[in-house]
Amino acid sequence: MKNKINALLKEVEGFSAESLEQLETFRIKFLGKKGLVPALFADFKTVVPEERREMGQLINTLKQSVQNKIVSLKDTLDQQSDLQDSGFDLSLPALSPMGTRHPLSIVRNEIIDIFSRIGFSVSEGPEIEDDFHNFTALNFPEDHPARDMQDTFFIEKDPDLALRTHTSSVQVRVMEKTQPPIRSISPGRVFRNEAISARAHCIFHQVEGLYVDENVSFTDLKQTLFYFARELFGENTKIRFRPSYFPFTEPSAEMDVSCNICGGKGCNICKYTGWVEILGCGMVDPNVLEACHIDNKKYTGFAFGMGIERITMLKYQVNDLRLFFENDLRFLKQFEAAR
Ligand code: 2U9
Repeated sequence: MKNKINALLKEVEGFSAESLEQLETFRIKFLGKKGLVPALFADFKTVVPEERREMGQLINTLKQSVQNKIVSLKDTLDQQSDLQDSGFDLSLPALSPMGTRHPLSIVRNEIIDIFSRIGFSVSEGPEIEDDFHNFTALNFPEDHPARDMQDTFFIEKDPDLALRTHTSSVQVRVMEKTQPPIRSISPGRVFRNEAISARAHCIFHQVEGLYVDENVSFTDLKQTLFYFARELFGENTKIRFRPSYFPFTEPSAEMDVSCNICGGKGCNICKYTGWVEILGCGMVDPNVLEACHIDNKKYTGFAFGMGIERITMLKYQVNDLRLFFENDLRFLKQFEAAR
Protein backbone atom coordinates (compact mmCIF):
# COMPACT_ATOMS: atom_id res chain seq x y z
CA MET A 1 0.00 0.00 0.00
CA LYS A 2 2.82 2.38 0.91
CA ASN A 3 4.50 1.90 -2.50
CA LYS A 4 1.21 2.45 -4.27
CA ILE A 5 0.56 5.75 -2.42
CA ASN A 6 4.11 7.02 -3.10
CA ALA A 7 3.70 6.26 -6.81
CA LEU A 8 0.38 8.18 -6.81
CA LEU A 9 2.00 11.14 -5.03
CA LYS A 10 4.62 11.31 -7.82
CA GLU A 11 1.90 11.13 -10.46
CA VAL A 12 0.04 14.04 -8.83
CA GLU A 13 3.19 16.11 -8.54
CA GLY A 14 4.01 15.69 -12.25
CA PHE A 15 0.48 16.28 -13.52
CA SER A 16 -0.45 19.32 -15.59
CA ALA A 17 -3.67 20.16 -17.43
CA GLU A 18 -4.21 22.08 -20.62
CA SER A 19 -7.96 22.42 -20.18
CA LEU A 20 -10.60 22.50 -17.47
CA GLU A 21 -11.93 19.18 -18.88
CA GLN A 22 -8.57 17.48 -18.28
CA LEU A 23 -8.53 18.88 -14.76
CA GLU A 24 -12.03 17.53 -14.06
CA THR A 25 -11.02 14.04 -15.30
CA PHE A 26 -8.04 14.22 -12.92
CA ARG A 27 -10.33 15.21 -10.03
CA ILE A 28 -12.74 12.36 -10.68
CA LYS A 29 -9.87 9.85 -11.02
CA PHE A 30 -8.57 10.74 -7.53
CA LEU A 31 -11.44 12.21 -5.52
CA GLY A 32 -14.62 10.96 -7.27
CA LYS A 33 -16.92 8.52 -5.43
CA LYS A 34 -15.21 5.56 -7.08
CA GLY A 35 -11.86 7.36 -7.20
CA LEU A 36 -8.43 6.27 -5.97
CA VAL A 37 -8.48 8.21 -2.68
CA PRO A 38 -11.86 6.85 -1.44
CA ALA A 39 -10.66 3.34 -2.50
CA LEU A 40 -7.53 3.78 -0.36
CA PHE A 41 -9.66 4.85 2.64
CA ALA A 42 -11.77 1.66 2.11
CA ASP A 43 -8.58 -0.52 2.04
CA PHE A 44 -7.38 1.25 5.18
CA LYS A 45 -9.73 -0.98 7.25
CA THR A 46 -7.54 -3.97 6.39
CA VAL A 47 -4.27 -2.33 7.55
CA VAL A 48 -2.65 -3.94 10.60
CA PRO A 49 -2.82 -1.74 13.76
CA GLU A 50 1.00 -1.04 13.86
CA GLU A 51 0.90 0.56 10.39
CA ARG A 52 -2.38 2.42 10.69
CA ARG A 53 -0.93 5.72 11.86
CA GLU A 54 1.63 5.93 9.03
CA MET A 55 -0.81 4.80 6.31
CA GLY A 56 -3.51 7.20 7.55
CA GLN A 57 -1.08 10.11 7.30
CA LEU A 58 0.08 9.06 3.82
CA ILE A 59 -3.45 8.82 2.42
CA ASN A 60 -4.27 12.25 3.86
CA THR A 61 -1.09 13.71 2.32
CA LEU A 62 -2.14 12.30 -1.05
CA LYS A 63 -5.65 13.75 -0.70
CA GLN A 64 -4.23 17.15 0.25
CA SER A 65 -1.74 17.23 -2.64
CA VAL A 66 -4.50 16.36 -5.14
CA GLN A 67 -6.62 19.23 -3.76
CA ASN A 68 -3.68 21.68 -3.88
CA LYS A 69 -2.89 20.66 -7.44
CA ILE A 70 -6.49 21.24 -8.53
CA VAL A 71 -6.60 24.74 -6.96
CA SER A 72 -3.29 25.84 -8.51
CA LEU A 73 -4.03 24.45 -12.01
CA LYS A 74 -7.49 26.01 -11.96
CA ASP A 75 -5.93 29.36 -11.16
CA THR A 76 -3.48 29.10 -14.07
CA LEU A 77 -6.16 27.96 -16.52
CA ASP A 78 -8.50 30.80 -15.47
CA GLN A 79 -5.75 33.38 -16.04
CA GLN A 80 -4.97 31.92 -19.47
CA SER A 81 -8.60 32.05 -20.50
CA ASP A 82 -8.87 35.68 -19.28
CA LEU A 83 -5.94 36.59 -21.56
CA GLN A 84 -7.49 34.72 -24.51
CA ASP A 85 -10.82 36.48 -23.96
CA SER A 86 -9.03 39.86 -23.87
CA GLY A 87 -8.42 39.61 -27.61
CA PHE A 88 -4.61 40.10 -27.27
CA ASP A 89 -2.42 37.80 -29.32
CA LEU A 90 0.44 37.20 -26.89
CA SER A 91 2.51 35.37 -29.48
CA LEU A 92 2.87 38.45 -31.71
CA PRO A 93 6.33 40.15 -31.65
CA ALA A 94 6.33 43.79 -30.44
CA LEU A 95 5.88 46.36 -33.22
CA SER A 96 8.68 48.60 -31.93
CA PRO A 97 11.25 48.18 -29.13
CA MET A 98 9.61 48.57 -25.74
CA GLY A 99 10.57 51.35 -23.32
CA THR A 100 12.75 54.39 -23.89
CA ARG A 101 16.38 55.22 -23.32
CA HIS A 102 17.38 57.28 -20.30
CA PRO A 103 18.31 60.86 -21.30
CA LEU A 104 21.86 60.35 -19.99
CA SER A 105 22.22 57.26 -22.22
CA ILE A 106 20.88 59.18 -25.22
CA VAL A 107 23.47 61.93 -24.77
CA ARG A 108 26.30 59.51 -23.91
CA ASN A 109 25.58 57.55 -27.11
CA GLU A 110 25.51 60.74 -29.13
CA ILE A 111 28.89 61.83 -27.72
CA ILE A 112 30.35 58.37 -28.46
CA ASP A 113 29.00 58.55 -32.05
CA ILE A 114 30.52 61.98 -32.65
CA PHE A 115 34.01 60.92 -31.52
CA SER A 116 33.77 57.50 -33.22
CA ARG A 117 33.36 59.28 -36.55
CA ILE A 118 36.85 60.80 -36.16
CA GLY A 119 38.62 57.64 -35.06
CA PHE A 120 38.21 57.54 -31.27
CA SER A 121 37.41 54.19 -29.69
CA VAL A 122 35.62 53.53 -26.41
CA SER A 123 37.48 52.18 -23.35
CA GLU A 124 35.99 51.08 -20.06
CA GLY A 125 37.57 50.31 -16.70
CA PRO A 126 36.87 49.51 -13.05
CA GLU A 127 34.72 51.76 -10.83
CA ILE A 128 36.83 50.84 -7.79
CA GLU A 129 40.31 52.17 -8.47
CA ASP A 130 43.68 52.14 -6.74
CA ASP A 131 45.48 55.31 -5.72
CA PHE A 132 47.98 55.02 -8.60
CA HIS A 133 45.44 54.99 -11.44
CA ASN A 134 43.07 57.55 -9.91
CA PHE A 135 45.62 60.05 -8.52
CA THR A 136 49.36 59.39 -8.64
CA ALA A 137 49.69 58.63 -12.37
CA LEU A 138 47.59 61.73 -13.07
CA ASN A 139 50.11 63.97 -11.33
CA PHE A 140 48.02 64.73 -8.24
CA PRO A 141 50.40 65.95 -5.50
CA GLU A 142 50.37 63.90 -2.26
CA ASP A 143 48.54 66.69 -0.41
CA HIS A 144 45.99 67.50 -3.15
CA PRO A 145 42.53 68.16 -1.61
CA ALA A 146 40.84 65.67 -3.99
CA ARG A 147 42.68 62.90 -2.14
CA ASP A 148 40.85 63.95 1.01
CA MET A 149 38.15 61.80 2.62
CA GLN A 150 35.78 64.73 2.16
CA ASP A 151 36.03 64.56 -1.61
CA THR A 152 36.63 60.88 -2.28
CA PHE A 153 34.83 57.71 -1.17
CA PHE A 154 37.55 55.41 0.13
CA ILE A 155 37.08 51.67 0.63
CA GLU A 156 37.32 51.13 4.39
CA LYS A 157 39.06 47.75 4.22
CA ASP A 158 41.88 48.98 1.96
CA PRO A 159 43.03 52.62 2.07
CA ASP A 160 44.69 52.16 -1.34
CA LEU A 161 41.26 51.70 -2.97
CA ALA A 162 38.54 54.28 -3.68
CA LEU A 163 35.53 54.77 -5.97
CA ARG A 164 37.02 56.48 -9.02
CA THR A 165 36.56 60.25 -9.00
CA HIS A 166 36.95 60.51 -12.80
CA THR A 167 37.27 58.17 -15.77
CA SER A 168 40.77 59.52 -16.52
CA SER A 169 41.88 56.45 -14.56
CA VAL A 170 40.67 54.36 -17.51
CA GLN A 171 42.89 56.39 -19.86
CA VAL A 172 45.87 55.68 -17.60
CA ARG A 173 45.14 51.97 -18.04
CA VAL A 174 44.85 52.42 -21.83
CA MET A 175 48.25 54.13 -21.96
CA GLU A 176 49.87 51.42 -19.82
CA LYS A 177 48.71 48.78 -22.31
CA THR A 178 49.06 50.63 -25.64
CA GLN A 179 51.74 52.70 -27.34
CA PRO A 180 50.67 55.76 -29.41
CA PRO A 181 48.87 56.61 -31.58
CA ILE A 182 46.08 56.57 -28.98
CA ARG A 183 42.60 58.00 -29.60
CA SER A 184 40.35 56.95 -26.80
CA ILE A 185 37.21 58.09 -24.99
CA SER A 186 36.03 56.64 -21.69
CA PRO A 187 32.42 57.12 -20.66
CA GLY A 188 31.37 55.96 -17.20
CA ARG A 189 30.08 56.56 -13.69
CA VAL A 190 32.19 58.49 -11.22
CA PHE A 191 31.80 59.18 -7.51
CA ARG A 192 32.52 62.23 -5.39
CA ASN A 193 31.66 62.85 -1.77
CA GLU A 194 29.34 65.81 -2.37
CA ALA A 195 26.01 66.82 -0.88
CA ILE A 196 23.14 66.14 -3.30
CA SER A 197 21.48 69.27 -4.74
CA ALA A 198 19.94 70.55 -7.98
CA ARG A 199 23.46 71.08 -9.36
CA ALA A 200 25.56 68.30 -7.79
CA HIS A 201 25.29 64.61 -7.00
CA CYS A 202 27.64 62.11 -5.39
CA ILE A 203 27.32 59.90 -8.49
CA PHE A 204 27.52 61.34 -11.96
CA HIS A 205 28.62 60.40 -15.48
CA GLN A 206 31.60 61.56 -17.48
CA VAL A 207 33.17 61.19 -20.85
CA GLU A 208 36.92 61.77 -20.86
CA GLY A 209 38.96 61.81 -24.06
CA LEU A 210 42.64 61.31 -24.85
CA TYR A 211 44.68 61.74 -28.01
CA VAL A 212 48.41 60.90 -27.92
CA ASP A 213 50.72 60.83 -30.95
CA GLU A 214 53.76 62.59 -32.40
CA ASN A 215 53.25 66.34 -32.91
CA VAL A 216 49.83 66.63 -31.27
CA SER A 217 49.27 70.32 -30.55
CA PHE A 218 46.77 72.66 -28.91
CA THR A 219 45.52 73.44 -32.44
CA ASP A 220 44.47 69.79 -32.80
CA LEU A 221 42.65 70.04 -29.49
CA LYS A 222 40.80 73.19 -30.52
CA GLN A 223 39.78 71.83 -33.91
CA THR A 224 38.62 68.49 -32.48
CA LEU A 225 36.51 70.14 -29.78
CA PHE A 226 35.14 72.70 -32.25
CA TYR A 227 33.94 69.81 -34.45
CA PHE A 228 32.44 68.14 -31.36
CA ALA A 229 30.56 71.25 -30.20
CA ARG A 230 29.06 71.87 -33.65
CA GLU A 231 27.96 68.25 -34.02
CA LEU A 232 26.32 68.25 -30.57
CA PHE A 233 24.77 71.72 -30.42
CA GLY A 234 24.39 72.67 -34.10
CA GLU A 235 26.52 74.12 -36.89
CA ASN A 236 26.26 77.74 -35.77
CA THR A 237 27.81 76.98 -32.38
CA LYS A 238 30.82 79.07 -31.45
CA ILE A 239 33.48 78.07 -28.90
CA ARG A 240 35.88 79.94 -26.63
CA PHE A 241 38.62 78.86 -24.24
CA ARG A 242 39.46 80.26 -20.80
CA PRO A 243 42.70 79.39 -18.99
CA SER A 244 42.30 76.93 -16.12
CA TYR A 245 44.27 74.49 -14.00
CA PHE A 246 44.17 70.67 -13.66
CA PRO A 247 47.01 68.56 -12.24
CA PHE A 248 46.99 66.28 -15.31
CA THR A 249 47.13 68.86 -18.11
CA GLU A 250 49.44 71.78 -18.85
CA PRO A 251 48.36 74.20 -20.20
CA SER A 252 44.73 73.66 -19.16
CA ALA A 253 41.54 75.36 -20.28
CA GLU A 254 37.79 75.36 -19.90
CA MET A 255 35.70 75.49 -23.03
CA ASP A 256 32.45 77.43 -23.39
CA VAL A 257 29.95 77.15 -26.23
CA SER A 258 27.68 79.95 -27.38
CA CYS A 259 24.37 79.52 -25.58
CA ASN A 260 22.17 77.21 -27.66
CA ILE A 261 19.02 78.60 -26.05
CA CYS A 262 19.36 82.30 -26.90
CA GLY A 263 21.98 81.91 -29.65
CA GLY A 264 24.39 84.10 -27.64
CA LYS A 265 22.04 87.05 -27.10
CA GLY A 266 21.73 86.41 -23.35
CA CYS A 267 19.13 84.48 -21.31
CA ASN A 268 18.80 83.01 -17.83
CA ILE A 269 20.41 79.69 -18.89
CA CYS A 270 23.67 81.47 -19.79
CA LYS A 271 23.15 84.02 -17.02
CA TYR A 272 23.05 86.76 -19.69
CA THR A 273 26.66 86.11 -20.76
CA GLY A 274 25.82 84.35 -24.06
CA TRP A 275 28.21 81.49 -23.14
CA VAL A 276 27.92 78.20 -21.22
CA GLU A 277 30.80 76.08 -19.96
CA ILE A 278 30.72 72.50 -21.24
CA LEU A 279 34.10 70.90 -20.61
CA GLY A 280 37.67 71.06 -19.32
CA CYS A 281 40.69 70.22 -21.45
CA GLY A 282 44.40 70.68 -21.97
CA MET A 283 47.70 69.21 -23.16
CA VAL A 284 48.54 66.03 -21.25
CA ASP A 285 51.19 66.85 -18.62
CA PRO A 286 54.53 65.17 -19.58
CA ASN A 287 54.65 63.68 -16.05
CA VAL A 288 51.43 61.74 -16.82
CA LEU A 289 52.90 60.31 -20.03
CA GLU A 290 56.03 59.28 -18.13
CA ALA A 291 54.03 57.58 -15.34
CA CYS A 292 52.29 55.52 -18.06
CA HIS A 293 55.58 54.49 -19.78
CA ILE A 294 55.12 56.72 -22.82
CA ASP A 295 58.17 58.57 -24.16
CA ASN A 296 57.35 62.23 -23.40
CA LYS A 297 60.17 63.48 -25.68
CA LYS A 298 58.67 61.78 -28.70
CA TYR A 299 54.95 62.08 -27.96
CA THR A 300 52.50 64.79 -26.88
CA GLY A 301 48.78 64.57 -26.30
CA PHE A 302 45.61 66.42 -25.53
CA ALA A 303 42.82 65.41 -23.17
CA PHE A 304 39.36 66.62 -22.28
CA GLY A 305 36.63 65.76 -19.81
CA MET A 306 32.96 66.54 -19.48
CA GLY A 307 30.02 65.73 -17.20
CA ILE A 308 27.18 64.06 -19.12
CA GLU A 309 24.54 65.42 -16.69
CA ARG A 310 25.69 68.97 -17.35
CA ILE A 311 25.61 68.55 -21.14
CA THR A 312 22.18 66.87 -20.98
CA MET A 313 20.81 69.68 -18.79
CA LEU A 314 21.99 72.25 -21.32
CA LYS A 315 20.81 70.33 -24.36
CA TYR A 316 17.33 69.54 -23.00
CA GLN A 317 16.90 72.44 -20.54
CA VAL A 318 16.64 70.24 -17.47
CA ASN A 319 16.97 72.45 -14.41
CA ASP A 320 17.46 69.88 -11.62
CA LEU A 321 20.12 67.18 -11.76
CA ARG A 322 18.24 64.98 -9.28
CA LEU A 323 15.63 64.23 -11.99
CA PHE A 324 18.18 61.95 -13.70
CA PHE A 325 18.32 59.65 -10.69
CA GLU A 326 14.66 59.43 -9.66
CA ASN A 327 13.39 57.46 -12.67
CA ASP A 328 10.02 59.22 -12.57
CA LEU A 329 8.19 58.05 -15.71
CA ARG A 330 6.66 61.51 -16.21
CA PHE A 331 10.23 62.80 -16.72
CA LEU A 332 11.62 59.82 -18.68
CA LYS A 333 8.67 59.70 -21.12
CA GLN A 334 9.58 63.16 -22.37
CA PHE A 335 12.64 61.65 -24.08
CA GLU A 336 10.73 59.05 -26.12
CA ALA A 337 11.26 60.97 -29.34
CA ALA A 338 14.96 61.58 -28.76
CA ARG A 339 16.23 58.01 -28.73
C1 2U9 B 1 44.71 61.44 -18.96
C2 2U9 B 1 45.27 62.68 -18.83
C3 2U9 B 1 44.47 63.78 -18.78
C4 2U9 B 1 40.98 64.73 -18.85
C5 2U9 B 1 40.47 66.07 -18.51
C6 2U9 B 1 39.20 67.65 -17.65
C7 2U9 B 1 40.17 68.41 -18.20
C8 2U9 B 1 38.05 68.20 -16.91
C9 2U9 B 1 36.06 67.74 -15.70
C10 2U9 B 1 34.94 68.33 -16.47
C11 2U9 B 1 33.72 68.33 -15.64
C12 2U9 B 1 35.49 66.57 -15.02
O1 2U9 B 1 33.00 65.97 -15.04
S1 2U9 B 1 33.86 66.98 -14.62
O2 2U9 B 1 33.84 67.35 -13.26
N1 2U9 B 1 37.18 67.32 -16.49
O3 2U9 B 1 37.92 69.37 -16.73
N2 2U9 B 1 39.37 66.31 -17.82
S2 2U9 B 1 41.26 67.42 -18.95
O4 2U9 B 1 42.36 64.77 -18.78
C13 2U9 B 1 43.10 63.65 -18.84
C14 2U9 B 1 42.54 62.42 -18.98
C15 2U9 B 1 43.36 61.31 -19.03
C16 2U9 B 1 45.57 60.23 -19.00
